[in-house]
Amino acid sequence: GQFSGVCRSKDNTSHEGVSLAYGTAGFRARAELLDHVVFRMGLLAALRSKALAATIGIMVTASHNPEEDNGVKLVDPLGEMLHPSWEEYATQLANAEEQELQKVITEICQKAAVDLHKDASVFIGRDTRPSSKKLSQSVIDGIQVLGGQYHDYGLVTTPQLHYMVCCQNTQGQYGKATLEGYYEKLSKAFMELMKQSHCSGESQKHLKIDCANGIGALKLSEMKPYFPPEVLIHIYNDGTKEKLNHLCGADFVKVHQKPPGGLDMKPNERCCSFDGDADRIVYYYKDTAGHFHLIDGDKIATLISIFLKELLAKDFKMAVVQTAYANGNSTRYLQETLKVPVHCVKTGVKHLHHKAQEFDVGVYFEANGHGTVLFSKAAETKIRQLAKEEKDDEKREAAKMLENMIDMINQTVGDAVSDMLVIEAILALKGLTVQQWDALYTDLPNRLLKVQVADRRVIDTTDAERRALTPPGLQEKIDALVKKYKLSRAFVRPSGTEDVVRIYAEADTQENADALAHEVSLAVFHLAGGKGAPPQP
Ligand code: G16
Repeated sequence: GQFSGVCRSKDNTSHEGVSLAYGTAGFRARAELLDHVVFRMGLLAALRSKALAATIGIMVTASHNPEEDNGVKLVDPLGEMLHPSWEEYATQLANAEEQELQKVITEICQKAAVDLHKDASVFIGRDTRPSSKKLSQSVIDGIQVLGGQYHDYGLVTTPQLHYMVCCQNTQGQYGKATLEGYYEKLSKAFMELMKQSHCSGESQKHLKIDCANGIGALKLSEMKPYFPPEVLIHIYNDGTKEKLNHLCGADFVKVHQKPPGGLDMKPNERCCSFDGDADRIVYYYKDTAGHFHLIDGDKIATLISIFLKELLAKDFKMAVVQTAYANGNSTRYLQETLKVPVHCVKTGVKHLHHKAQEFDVGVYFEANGHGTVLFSKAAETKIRQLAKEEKDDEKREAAKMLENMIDMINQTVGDAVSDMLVIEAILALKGLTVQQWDALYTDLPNRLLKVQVADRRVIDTTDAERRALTPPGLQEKIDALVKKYKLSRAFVRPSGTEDVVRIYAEADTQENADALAHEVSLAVFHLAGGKGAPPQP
C-alpha cells in the first residue's frame, strides 16, 4: 500500500536497548547506530514537508562531537530548528520497532494532519565526517519511500543549509538558494560595510582561522575569491592532515581555554576557531607575556550589542538572550554598563532563537560561540526605508550600515562564517583591536567539566537549567558548595548531544572555580549514579 518500503532493511534490531531522543540539536550517537535513524528522519522530513506544503531541510552532522559520532537535525521552513511539537514524533519514529513503523507513521499523520498524497520537498546537506555520505544516502531513501522530491547540496555547513531552506520558502526574498547566492549576499554586504570603515592598520587585516578540520575549511576556501583583497584570511586545520575536532575547533578552545593545535599563534594576532559544522565561532589571542585570552560567545554578543545599540538609537527595542553558561561578568556588563535587557533561557539554539524573536532586535549567543542576531520584520522594513529616505546624512548612514548588517547576518541560525564577517566589520568600523575588544570586561574565572553517569536523565532541572530538581539532595549540596567561594555560581545539566552530565562553575579565582567545579562533579558522581572511577581533580 502507501507505506510499501518503509521497513526496507533499515531496521533497528541490531541495537536493541539503545534509546535515542531528539536532543539539543537532533539525534547524536556513534555513527554505526544511526543508519535506521537517519532513514526514518528522511521519512519524517517528507511528512513535515507534506504537512506544511514547504521545503524542509535535513542536515547530517554531529557538529562538535568526535569524528566517530554522527547525527541528524531537521530544519523548518524559515530556516529555524524543527518545531518542538515534532521533536516528539521524531523520537517516536527513531525508536519504533520495525513492525510498529507503519503504525507510528499513521499516528503521526493523524495527529499532525498530514495528507500523504501531498508533495514533499526536502533539502539535504552533510558535513565532512567519513560516515556522512552513506548516512545522507539513507536520508534520501527515506524521503523517496514517501514519494518526496529532494535536492542534495552535498557538503555544506549547517548554516548554509538553513539559509538554502529559508531562501527556497521565501521564494528568493531571503536570497538565492545556491552556494553562490550565499557567498555573494554575505560578501557584498561585507564590502559595502568595509567601504564605510576608515581603518587601515596592516595587522588589522590578518585573521587566522582554525577550521576544526571540518567543512568550514572547504567552504571558506570556496568563498575566498568573493572577499575583497583587504581581508587576509589564513585557514588552518583544513582536514587534510588531522581528524575532525581533534585538539582543535571552537568547542576544544572554549572548554580547555587554550589555543588549538595546528595553528601557530604569534603575540597579539587575531585568531578564531569554527566548530565541526561551522555554526559556532570563538576568537582569541596570546599577549606578549604569552597569556592566552579567550573571547567567547558572550563577548561576541557584547561587541555586536555595543555596535547595534549605537546605530539603533532609541527607535528599536533590543535585548540579549543568553544561557546559564554566560559568564556572570558579561551579564553584568550588558545590564549595568550597556543598559541592555538580558534574558536567560535553556541551552540549545532553538530556545535562544525563540526568545530573541520577541524583540525588534534580538541578539542571542551561547557562551560556546553559537549565535546570531534577529531583526523583526517591522524593524527590518523600517531600517531599509530609513536607509533610502532619511534626510539626515548621519542617520541615513547609520541605517545603511544596519541594512548591510541585516544582509550579512544569517538570521536563520548561528553561522561561523557570517558571524566572523560581522565581527571583522565591526572591529574595522570601530577601529578596535582584539585587545581592546577583550578589555571591555574581564571574564570571571570559570570551569566546564563533564561526568559520566549510568543514566543522565536522572537529572532534571528548572529555572533555565540553573537549578537541579532531581536527584534529591543534589541542589542542596551544590548550594552549600557554592557558599564556600566568592562571586561563585555553579549548575549541572544533562547534555543533549553527548552521554554526559555537564558541570559549570565560576568563582573569584581560577583555582576556586576549578575547585568548585571538581566538588560539584563529585556530588554529581555520588548522587546521580556516576560510572567508573570518581572524577579526579
Ligand atoms: C549543540 C547545540 C548548542 C549547544 C551544544 C551543546 O551545538 O546546537 O545549542 O550549546 O550542542 O549542547 P549540550 O550541552 O546539550 O550537549 P553543536 O555545535 O554541537 O550543534
